[in-house]
Amino acid sequence: MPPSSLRVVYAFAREMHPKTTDVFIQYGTAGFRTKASLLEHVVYRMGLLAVLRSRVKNGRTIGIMITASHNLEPDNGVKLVDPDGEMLEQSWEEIATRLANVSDNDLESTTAEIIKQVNSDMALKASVYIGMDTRYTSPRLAAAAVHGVMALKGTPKEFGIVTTPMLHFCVKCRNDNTYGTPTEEGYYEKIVGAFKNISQKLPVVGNYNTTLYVDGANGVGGKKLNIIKKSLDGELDLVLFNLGGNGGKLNLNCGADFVKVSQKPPVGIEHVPFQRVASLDGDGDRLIYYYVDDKNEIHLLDGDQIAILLASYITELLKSCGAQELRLGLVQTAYANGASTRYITQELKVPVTCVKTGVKHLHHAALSYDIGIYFEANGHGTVVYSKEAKNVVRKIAEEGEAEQRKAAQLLLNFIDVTNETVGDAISDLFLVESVLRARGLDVRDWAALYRDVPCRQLKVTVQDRNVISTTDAERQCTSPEGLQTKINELVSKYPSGRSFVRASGTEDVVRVYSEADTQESADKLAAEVAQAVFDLAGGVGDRPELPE
Ligand code: 16G
Ligand code: MG
Repeated sequence: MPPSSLRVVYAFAREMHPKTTDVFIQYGTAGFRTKASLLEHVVYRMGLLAVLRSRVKNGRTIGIMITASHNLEPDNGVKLVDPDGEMLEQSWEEIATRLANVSDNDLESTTAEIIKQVNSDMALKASVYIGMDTRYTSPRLAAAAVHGVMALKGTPKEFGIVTTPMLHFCVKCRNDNTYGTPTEEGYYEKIVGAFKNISQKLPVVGNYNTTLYVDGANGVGGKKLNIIKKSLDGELDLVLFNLGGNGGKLNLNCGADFVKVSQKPPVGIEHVPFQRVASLDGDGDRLIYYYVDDKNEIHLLDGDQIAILLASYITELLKSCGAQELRLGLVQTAYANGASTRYITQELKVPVTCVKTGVKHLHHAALSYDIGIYFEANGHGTVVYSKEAKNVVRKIAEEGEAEQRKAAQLLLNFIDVTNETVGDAISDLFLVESVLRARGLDVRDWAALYRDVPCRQLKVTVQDRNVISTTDAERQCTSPEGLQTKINELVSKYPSGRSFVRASGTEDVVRVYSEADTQESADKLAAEVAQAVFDLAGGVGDRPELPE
């Protein structure tokens, strides 16, 4: 493509997706995310960037997902998906930020500079898959992405409304056809098909009950489960609520993030005590289970508990297969409840790595194990299996002793239920249900595996959240001066106390996390640390208070 044809980059921008704001925007942990009204030019430019990225990757397909996940309806966002279905390579985040912020007048020349910088061969074909969540602002933004792709002569393919993990899956399949078929149907075929295979091998035993209630957060995940529901042949009876419609608003008082952070059940259903409920987030990449007891108290089974359930079952299958030489490990963040880390290392004897918040960090660390399980406490996570691990299990499934073969075949189905590209609420839900069914567990049996230490999360608004720097996977804070010393002093007053602070990557706030032996102490410790952040890191607005 000769440089003169970059003129169209400017033409599209000026005529259709002009930059109408000077607010600086940054590619953060989950792409660009802000008020939908500030995003159109950004998404158009990400269409341009996706084409350059595809060419740098020799014409392999790149994904663009329009979503703001668990944020409320007025927000939206955009993120790029790399060829293997993983998050955009970190070194490109800066390039994305630069392209998003230049003026329309400088767009053409900046695009030319970036083409040179990344060495993108404009003669190559380029392919971009585009998906969006259910927000009413999403179609318009998806159209802007399509224009960006067209402006640089790439080939866009629109998937319409899909969950974020479905788009990741399709991108991966398009670039590696051994993984599956790159369509929504291909996703159902592989993931739901494998779940049905598992179910047929495992009779319902013990306390397991095939009825599962699901809070769809009024987003895309619930809608897709409504499609899947009909094909489950009674292996799982899904009772779905918060499916959108009936005035229910996206993520408002419902969904995985609401349940996790507020530690309250979602609206939208009368809770029957001890019913097993799963809560998805708005774009279907997070999953939290919970139940309400007979005193109307909620019991959460979050990403930590999901990770433990999966780790213990995979460990058992590996043992039955005789494949214990495969190294299984778990990846968590500082938000993992201390009790979960103790249970994993001491009871399950599985090694744990702690990394910084953000899927890309967890995913990356998980790849260093033969079988790596990663979960954030907020319910985002999955399992990744190395080629070697898959080969070993396949071989046992064909050549092992009868009992070993049986376990290996179950494990192969389990691998197929997994969306290895990224955390996926739907895939994770089927993984969890498989384990509960295999073990004959009810939600209470699962919750009884270990007890969480009480914890609390708070946020503090400060002038500039970048004054907070951290080290040791965000568990220690290195600036502003004196803050860590103060935190240590506060923590030392509480039995089993632990607390850390970090700047949010998605909101203009500093997050505070605390744990202690009682809920009251955890709440108090969080409030005290929040005060310290307010005082030492330039708090603005009201002083932080305890949540009700
Ligand atoms: C994003 C991240 C998630 C992380 C969260 C933290 C991805 C795809 N998502 O949603 O992993 O837990 O940000 O948000 O990386 P925070 O920085 O605002 O606490
Ligand atoms: Mg999400």
